[in-house]
Amino acid sequence: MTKTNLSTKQENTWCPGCTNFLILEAVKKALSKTIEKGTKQEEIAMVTGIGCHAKIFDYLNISGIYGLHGRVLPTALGIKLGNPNLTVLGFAGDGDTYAEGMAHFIHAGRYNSDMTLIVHNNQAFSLTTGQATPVSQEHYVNKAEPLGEFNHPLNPIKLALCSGASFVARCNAKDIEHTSQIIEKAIEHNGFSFVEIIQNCLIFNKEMNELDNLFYKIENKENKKTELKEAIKLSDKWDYNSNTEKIPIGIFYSQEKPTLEEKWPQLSKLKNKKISWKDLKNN
Ligand SMILES: Cc1ncc(C[n+]2csc(CCOP(=O)(O)OP(=O)(O)O)c2C)c(N)n1
Ligand code: SF4
Ligand SMILES: [Mg+2]
Repeated sequence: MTKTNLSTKQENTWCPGCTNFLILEAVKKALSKTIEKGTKQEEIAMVTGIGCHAKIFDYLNISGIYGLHGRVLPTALGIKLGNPNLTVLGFAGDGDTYAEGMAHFIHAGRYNSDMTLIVHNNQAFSLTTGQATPVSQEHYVNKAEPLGEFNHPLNPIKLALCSGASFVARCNAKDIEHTSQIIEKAIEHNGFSFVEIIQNCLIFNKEMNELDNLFYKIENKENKKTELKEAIKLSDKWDYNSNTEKIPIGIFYSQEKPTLEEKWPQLSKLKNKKISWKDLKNN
C-alpha cells in the first residue's frame, strides 16, 4: 500500500499555501505507516466536522462520515460502537471542538474509547470568516467583535489532561515529519488520543502566525509512566494568548488504562472475536 492510494481526485479548494495541505500530508504519511503495519485501508474510518479543516474528508481516500459542526466525537463514537474493530479518526476544528463540541470533548476523555481526535487549531472560525473561538487570543479584532475579543483563551491540552484523556499531544503543522510520527503513535495508542495541531490561517487571525521560532520539542513521554501533574505543569507553559512565550510540542501524556470497548462487555466480546455486530449471530 502506498501513499498515493490515500489521495483522491477531488478539486482542492483550500487557499493556496494553507497549512491544511501540510496536515493532510502528515496524515497520509502516518496512515501509510499504519497500513504498512497491517491495518487494512477499509478498516479505517474517519469523521470530520464542518470548517476549512473538514474538507480533508474530500482529499483523503478513507471511508467515513462528513459530519456536523461540533459533532465529530459523538459520530466517531457511534462508528466505534457499531464496529469496535475499526480504527477511527476524527478531524475537527478549534471552533468545532472547543465551542459547540466542548461537552463531547470532555466526555471523550472520561470514556476513553479507542479513537484518535486531530484538532486543526488556527485560533479562528475560519470558514465563517474569522470569528474568535474559545482559543483565540484576547483583543483579537474580528468582524463579529470590532472592539476585540474580551475573554482569555482556554487551554485544551490542560483540559484534556484533566478530563482523563489517555494520550495528549500537540504538534506544529509546519513540521510534517514530527506531526506524522505523533499521529502514528496516537493511532497506535489503545484509548482516546487527542492530537492538537497548531496551524496558520493565511487569511484570519494572522497575528498568531508568527509562532515558528517559539516551538520546542519536549522529551518523548511514550512508554514511560508519565506523571499527570508533570504533564499539567508542562501544559501551562503556553496559554494560547501569547505570541512571544515558548510553546512545547510533542507527547505530553500517554498512559494505558481500560478503554470503553474493554469496559463494555458486549463490545469487548466483539473486539476479542474481531467481528462487528452483524457477524455476531454467526459466531
Ligand atoms: C451545527 C452548526 N453550527 C454552526 C455552523 C456554522 N459553521 C460552519 S463552519 C464554522 C466555523 C468552523 O471553524 P473551525 O471549527 O475552527 O474550523 P476552521 O474553518 O477554522 O478550519 C461554523 C461556525 C454549522 N455549519 N453547523
Ligand atoms: S481561510 Fe485559512 S484555514 Fe481556511 S483554507 Fe484559507 S488559509 Fe486555510
Ligand atoms: Mg479554526
